[in-house]
Parts: sequence; C-alpha cells; structure tokens
Amino acid sequence: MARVAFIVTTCHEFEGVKVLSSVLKTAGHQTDCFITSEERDFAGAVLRWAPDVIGIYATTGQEDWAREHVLEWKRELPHLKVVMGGPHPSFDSDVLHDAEYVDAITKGEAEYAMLDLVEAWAADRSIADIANVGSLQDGAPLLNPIRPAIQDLDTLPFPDVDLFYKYPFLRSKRVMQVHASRGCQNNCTYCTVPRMKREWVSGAKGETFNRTKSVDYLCDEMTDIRARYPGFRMVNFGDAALNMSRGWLEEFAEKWPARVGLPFACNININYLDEEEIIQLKRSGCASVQFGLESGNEDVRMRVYRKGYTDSMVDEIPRLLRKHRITFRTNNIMGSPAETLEDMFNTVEVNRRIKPQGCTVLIYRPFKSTELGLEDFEAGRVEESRDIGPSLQLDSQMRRDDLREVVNLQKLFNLGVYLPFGPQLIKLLIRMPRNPLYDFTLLGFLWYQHAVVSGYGMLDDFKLGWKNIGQIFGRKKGGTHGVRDAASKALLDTMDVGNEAAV
Ligand code: B12
Ligand code: SF4
Repeated sequence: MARVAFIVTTCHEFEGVKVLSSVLKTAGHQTDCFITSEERDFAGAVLRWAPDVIGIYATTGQEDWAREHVLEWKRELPHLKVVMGGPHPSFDSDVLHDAEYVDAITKGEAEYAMLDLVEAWAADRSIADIANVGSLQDGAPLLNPIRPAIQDLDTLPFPDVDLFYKYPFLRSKRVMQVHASRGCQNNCTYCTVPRMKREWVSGAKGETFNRTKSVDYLCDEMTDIRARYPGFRMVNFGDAALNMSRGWLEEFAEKWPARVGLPFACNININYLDEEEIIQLKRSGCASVQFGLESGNEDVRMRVYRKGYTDSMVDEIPRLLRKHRITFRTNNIMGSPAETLEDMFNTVEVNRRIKPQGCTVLIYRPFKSTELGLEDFEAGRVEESRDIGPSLQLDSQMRRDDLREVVNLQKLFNLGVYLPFGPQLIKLLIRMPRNPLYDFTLLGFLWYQHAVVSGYGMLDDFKLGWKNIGQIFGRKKGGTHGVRDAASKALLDTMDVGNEAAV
C-alpha cells in the first residue's frame, strides 16, 4: 500500500485527478489532494500527511510551480517519489532532466500508468517498461509507448469527489463540476485537442479518443455523489461538447430528469447540433450553453480555425436556442493574425445579430502545441521578448501595428455588443491609451455573465475568481507566492487557447 498525494494550484475539481485517485483507492492505496488556495500551510499539510508519492497535474506553464516545495519535502521524506502528468508533460518531456524534482512523467491518460508506477515504486521494481511513462534511465530520457486509451469509460470506478469536497468551499458551492465524455468532434487549429487525438492513443485498430460515459453510469455517479453531498443545486459539464455522441442526448433526456433532476450548463458544438437535440437538451434541464463563435468572419472560422461552423449555423442555432428558451454565451478570439480590426468589429456585429446572453472574449495566443501557433512562431509573427503574463485576457504577443486597438477592443467588446450605439462608441474608445477602467469593464461583464447567465451564483463566482486570481492574472508563481518568474513566461510561450479553457 502506498500513500499518494495530488497537489494542484487551481481551486477546481479536476476530473483527471478524481479518476486517478479512485483507481488507486480501488487497488488499495491511500490518496489525498492538496489545493494551494485552500490550505493555510500548504507545504506543512502535505508533509504532515507523509506521502510516498506526489502527483502533480500540469498544463504548460504550471510545470515549475511545485519545485521548491518538492525539494523541501524530499529533504524530509527521502523515499518520496514525484510523478507529473497532464497536458504539459504529455507534450514536453524536458522536466525529466530536472531529476531532483521529478522522478517520472506520464503521457496521455494515466489511470493505469499511475497505478503501475505507484506499485512498482512500492515494490522497489524498475519503472523502465511501464507504458505511458517517461523516466530518466542511465541519464537519458526514456519515453515508453502509449497503451490504448480506455475505450469504455464505464469500466472506471466513479471519480473520487471526496478528494476535493473535503474542502468546505468546493462542497458548499451551488454548482458541481461533472464530466460525461472525453475528446471532441472538432479539430480547431488553435487548440491542443487535435494533437491529443493523435498522440494520446496507441493506434490500435478501432481505438478512438472520443468517448462518452453511458447515461446510466453518469446517473449512478450523480446518485453516488449526491448521497454524500446533497447541497448542489446545479451541474456544470466540463466536456468539450455535451452533444458529442449521436443519440446520447435522447437517452439522457429520458433518464437525467427522473434520476438526477438537476439543471445544468454545458458546452456544445453547433456543427453537430439540430433542433431535435436542442429539444432534448431542454427536456433534460439544460439552462445554458456555451459555444465558440471565435470569429464573425466565416472564412477565418472555417478555413483558418477549421472550426466547422458556417454562417448559417451561427444564425440558426441561436434562433433555435431562443425558441426553446435556453440561454447561450459565445466565446470569441480577438487579434489573431488572420484578422484585421475590421474583421474583429464584424465579430462584434455578428454577436449583436445573434444576441447571446454573454460573450467571453480572449486575446489570441500563439501556442506552440497547436497548428496555428506553431505556424506563427515559424513565420516570425510573435514578439517573443514581450512578457505579457500568462493570462489570455490581458495583452497580445503578436506583432501588429494596431495592438493597442485590438487589446482595447477585447476589453470593451461587450459594450460594443450590448449598447445601442456600441460599435460606434468603442471605435472611438479603442484609440485611447489602455487603462484600468477598460479592464474592470471586461471583468464586470465576465462576472455577471458567468454568475447569472450560467447560473454559477454571484457570491460563489466572486469567491472562485478571487481564489484563482493568481491563475487569471498570472502575477503569482503557482498562484501562491507573489513572484512573477520564468514559469509565467513559459506559460505564455506554449499555453493553448481552447474555448473551453475559458469556462
Ligand atoms: C475542463 C478543462 C478545464 C477546467 C478544469 C481544469 C482541468 N484541466 O481539468 C478549467 C476551466 C478550470 C480549465 C482551466 C484551464 N485550462 Co483547461 N481544459 C479543460 C478541458 C476542456 C478538459 C480537461 C478534462 O477534464 N479532461 C478529462 C480528464 C479525464 O482528462 P485529463 O484532465 O487530461 O486527465 C488525464 C491525464 O491528463 C492524466 N492526468 C491528469 N492529472 C494527472 C495528475 C497526475 C499526477 C498524473 C500522473 C496524470 C494526470 O490522467 C488523467 C486521466 O486519464 C481540457 C481539454 C481536454 N479535452 O483535455 C482543457 C485544457 C486542459 N486546458 C487548457 C488550458 C490552457 C487551461 C488554462 C491554463 C487556461 C487559462 N485560461 O488560464 C487553465 C489552467 C487551469 C489548470 N490549473 O488546469 C489546455 C492545456 C494545454 C496545454 N498544453 O497545457 C487544454 C488542453 C485545452 C486546450 N486549449 O488545448 N480547464
Ligand atoms: S476548441 Fe473546442 S471545439 Fe475546437 S477542437 Fe478544441 S475542444 Fe474541440
């Protein structure tokens, strides 16, 4: 039996960590999770729990935050092993060279890789041949092949929510985070998911990256959670799109209201949605959906971003959502090299036309792990020396003459969409120097829309934003130490901007 401690910096219930923990517990190991913002003495709490293994989840830019803690823990617990998993080590194994810090990494989905690793360490066996695992062998990185992705998600034990709901804030929110699927139908060029589809599978015949839990399994999972945590009033599905598997929503609409009955918010892919499915969403209790419009220009959306959303879908789906009384929010990208300022104003106009209840607006970031980002770096379109922090909402790293206007437009976008003479007004305002009033305008709209339209609750959303402020504004190392450092710079270089990342 081993004691495994997961550590994370964002105050959020991580689906991946929940499932890894339940697999380890099912095999007889002990697990716990420590969130920086929720612990008065984070380092001490981990040390007192005396883990044998530390598990770090890292998106790109989060790979270094735990280093100093780990070195301290290793001094006190000389047998301690550290494994890093999640998107960052899955695409970049450099951290393996920092042997003081990390003993192994995992690539892709890690349920059984982590189990094998923990058991090998507990038995003092070699880890050199464990699939999905990377380690330093005789001073050289060894990256093992991937095992097939788990095809039937119902074979997994229910996600271990206790790990996160031990924290009063997370268990007393209105909204519970749940996942019904893995993968996505689309292959947008600014997102990491297409690369996951290629690299997080073994290539075995018939293997697929897009998978959905059965509706019965999902309802059983909810019953299991609610028996212990009855206070939740709503569900937020973190999936790329709840309408991923054809026919799934039909069964969901039959069973979810009777067996669970909680209203929910979710992401949808509008290129795979028809009226019948919108009716099914409504019958299921869907209060609000979000989708990535990204650009008002069809050519940019279809050809450059490969989003798959035509203009007619962009007009028709909102009409149907309104008809069936489901609120919706759009995600929008400002400042990609594919767009002129005029194109971006077109995105404002398209939002005015389709009338979403909210708009999330991110500044385009050229991340190296995406097709588009890589192209930008290769074409020299990126001002690599400009350190603008890790946030997707602060500034642009692209080389362009109208940078100030682009960044101001992102801040004032919602005024353009919702005020009677909005576009005319913001055309004047974006010429002004950047100022905090514009930032507050953006934050105010975001808070209101997320809290009210998606049903998160004003106070919960405010508290959540406050806890994760270091993650949002990126001025703090790991969100806890108040140091702006190389880690936040690294995040800029390679972080990916999927619309779901902004949820
Ligand atoms: C839901 C979601 C969120 C949620 C929840 C966070 C999360 N990561 O779970 C929220 C809204 C909070 C969020 C925020 C952000 N996100 Co996000 N998010 C997603 C999304 C859509 C689904 C993740 C998920 O739950 N998948 C299902 C579970 C089962 O898979 P998984 O998390 O990958 O877990 C498996 C493996 O990674 C591994 N694993 C996971 N944890 C661990 C831990 C250890 C110790 C080990 C060994 C292995 C391991 O095993 C797990 C089980 O198989 C993904 C896209 C995607 N499809 O993956 C983006 C994604 C992960 N997010 C991304 C980004 C950039 C962010 C932000 C940095 C964005 C921002 N604005 O700042 C923040 C970072 C916050 C954070 N600390 O992670 C990027 C990461 C890209 C990269 N190269 O690093 C992704 C891939 C989207 C994209 N644009 O490409 N996100
Ligand atoms: S951006 Fe969203 S829709 Fe596009 S591939 Fe990524 S997860 Fe799928």
